[in-house]
Amino acid sequence: MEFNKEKWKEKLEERLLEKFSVSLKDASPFEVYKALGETVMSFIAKDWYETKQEYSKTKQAFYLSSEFLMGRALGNNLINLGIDKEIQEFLKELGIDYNQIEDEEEDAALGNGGLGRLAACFMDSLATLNLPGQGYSIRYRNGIFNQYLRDGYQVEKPETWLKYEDVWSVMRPEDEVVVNFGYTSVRALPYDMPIIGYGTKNVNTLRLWEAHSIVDLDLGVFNQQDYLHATQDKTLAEDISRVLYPNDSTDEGKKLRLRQQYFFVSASLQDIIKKFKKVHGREFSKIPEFISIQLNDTHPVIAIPELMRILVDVEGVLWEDAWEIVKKTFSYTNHTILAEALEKWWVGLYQEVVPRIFQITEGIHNQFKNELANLYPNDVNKQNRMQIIQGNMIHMAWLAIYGSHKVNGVAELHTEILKEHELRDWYELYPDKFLNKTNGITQRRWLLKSNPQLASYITELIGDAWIKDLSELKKLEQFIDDKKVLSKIWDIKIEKKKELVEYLRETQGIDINPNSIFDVQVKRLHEYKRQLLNIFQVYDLYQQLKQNPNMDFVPTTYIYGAKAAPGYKVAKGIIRLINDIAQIINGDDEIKDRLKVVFVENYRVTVAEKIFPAADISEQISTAGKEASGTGNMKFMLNGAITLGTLDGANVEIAKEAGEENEYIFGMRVKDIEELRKKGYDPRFPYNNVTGLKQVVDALIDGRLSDLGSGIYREIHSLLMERGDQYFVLEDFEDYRRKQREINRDYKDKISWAKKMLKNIANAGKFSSDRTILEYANEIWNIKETKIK
Ligand code: HBZ
Repeated sequence: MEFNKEKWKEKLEERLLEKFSVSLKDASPFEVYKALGETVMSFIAKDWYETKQEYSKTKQAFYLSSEFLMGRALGNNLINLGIDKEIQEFLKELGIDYNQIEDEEEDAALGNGGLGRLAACFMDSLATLNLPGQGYSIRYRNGIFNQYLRDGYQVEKPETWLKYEDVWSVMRPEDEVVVNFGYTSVRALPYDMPIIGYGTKNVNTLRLWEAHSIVDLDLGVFNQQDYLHATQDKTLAEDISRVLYPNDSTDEGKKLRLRQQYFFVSASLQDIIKKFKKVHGREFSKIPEFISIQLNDTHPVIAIPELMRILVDVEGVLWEDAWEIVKKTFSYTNHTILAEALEKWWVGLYQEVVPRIFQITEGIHNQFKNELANLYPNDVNKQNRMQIIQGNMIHMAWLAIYGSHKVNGVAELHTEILKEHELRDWYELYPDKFLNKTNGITQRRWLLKSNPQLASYITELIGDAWIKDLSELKKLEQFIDDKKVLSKIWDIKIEKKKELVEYLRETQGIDINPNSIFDVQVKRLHEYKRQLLNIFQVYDLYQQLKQNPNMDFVPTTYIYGAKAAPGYKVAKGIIRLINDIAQIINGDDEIKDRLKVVFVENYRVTVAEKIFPAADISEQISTAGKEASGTGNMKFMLNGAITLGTLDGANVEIAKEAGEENEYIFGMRVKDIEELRKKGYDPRFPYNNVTGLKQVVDALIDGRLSDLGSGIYREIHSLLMERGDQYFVLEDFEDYRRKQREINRDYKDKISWAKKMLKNIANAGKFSSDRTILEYANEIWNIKETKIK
């Protein structure tokens, strides 16, 4: 976008005056933020409209996801419009600090973690690549909770991003639809967010539905002075889009959750079909030619029976014809193999919430049951295993696979495990449905925006084509022996570390040595992600340093950031444990300058943007086979952090791209785990035989550490020692510690360390979400670049 200073100034002043009746020189940061946002919205309005017009003529992909973890929009939008530097300069001339303006924006935190952030990166890539793709979800009034620490324990407080409204959303009352539940109906009111592509005029759309009552107040009841009952209907309806479920693993099977899912899925499909009919009339057989719908995990899978309902009940299409359309339209992405996360609905609940959808689901189930009987007449077990409705539970993943033409995992290893184990029966039945789509991240947010220093240096070296084609980074390899380049990327890392140090001093009052190694694990808290392994190593290291004060050791700062699901007791206990150990170590004057432990409160997208660029070590230490992909691992790599990881998820591909010698790979492989399980794993073996391990594990229960009486440390101890250490924390401890020591030695050689950094950056090209999205576009959705003029 052309930047015309006079025009911007004029617009901004106009907005401030009209909206807040304030002049530019007297406006508060909040007022400037709002006016700036609205000015951006007014400048893109025409392109946004034209993009919609163009897309309506061609095949479009719709990304149905219960979560979009967008973070802030202002900075990203300015960057993608190519006017960020100009705006910063222009504000500076007016005596306004851009950073202060940016900090007025709340994160749009409508997601839990990787799955939601992936959806957000995909939006950026679709728009940048001029691809006709739109997101659909729920406009949760409260996103993922804000996390606070009290006595080292997590406390949750509601997140309220809409408190002062959102400048990036446009309400579209003309597109409102009604969603019918068994007992009631609600209004679905859409709000659109523009998704501004980088270096293109195209502006894509993320449509979020808000729930409202059909009758805002029941006047009859109200007049009878019964105010509470009069508002009950309204509350019940609005509850649907009130809050994001903060659970990212265990399937809860809650009624409100099902209502949320059906609400946004039904609204989205009604919207899609309405627009289809405007262009193509009643030629429903053409739906797969013009519409492709991606189901982001099982959360939107109720879309399959819902499209059947719309076609059969509403439009009068024959069941058999409708089923053909459905199968060609949907595709499904699996993000986990954890059994406890696979969604199942209790028939009784499903029937109560969506009775007609239950009948249709039963119809699909019966149809498939007959197919199975014909396919495997001699294998009743297999028939039973694959049923969509088993006993009184509806198996959403099975419904998804049966109703889709493509099913994908999110990293090579993950897809292989799905095919060989979890979904083996299905892969045998439908080999052509299965494919891999290794995740990716957008380099616009995760390098260009979050690390402008490294971004401009890369551009200085190889030009700026990498911003749209990340494989260009490979050209950096020519500098692998260039001392000047190596020392510059080292210096940039130090600069980013200093920025993070400053942020943590301001927000948490912690003092960190920027010359220490920053060893970082940021992600949701989960047993399988093994933050416990990490903190055990730190505690062991602390004992070593105490016993051996002259130990040759480069000062290290261990940084953690993680939210735990509010009901996940063990995860919360691990947060307390990290903070407990942090307090002991950071308070020990003998150790002070050598070892530090920091738990970053309320880890979220905006904080992540400060952390990834400052990391030296990327901790990716899940039990092999458990992490579907990981995407944080890619953000670290792109910013020159070295992976300390197991061969799990996309770590495997990261090590392959950068060379295993440029990462620190440790621990059991998937096959080792299979073998050890078969043989019988006894955690008492490493406990008794690995030096120092007993000391660490016992600290949980011998009084050296304190859970303040909650009993959770004893629970964790028992999970390890009496209940089999499911995630092989003790088994992998020794190898992990060995790698930690290796890192500490290697870090001293600045040049060879910087070479590793450069190798990682240069080989991060594969992990752009642009690459991922192009694969989805070409191999699943069959959509084409559609650029507006
Ligand atoms: O999806 C994550 C995987 O754990 C991670 O390995 C992968 O990289 C990422 C993107 O593919 N899964 C999640 O983040 N899952 C959730 O957040 C989730 C949210 C609600 C649920 C279940 C899972 O009900």
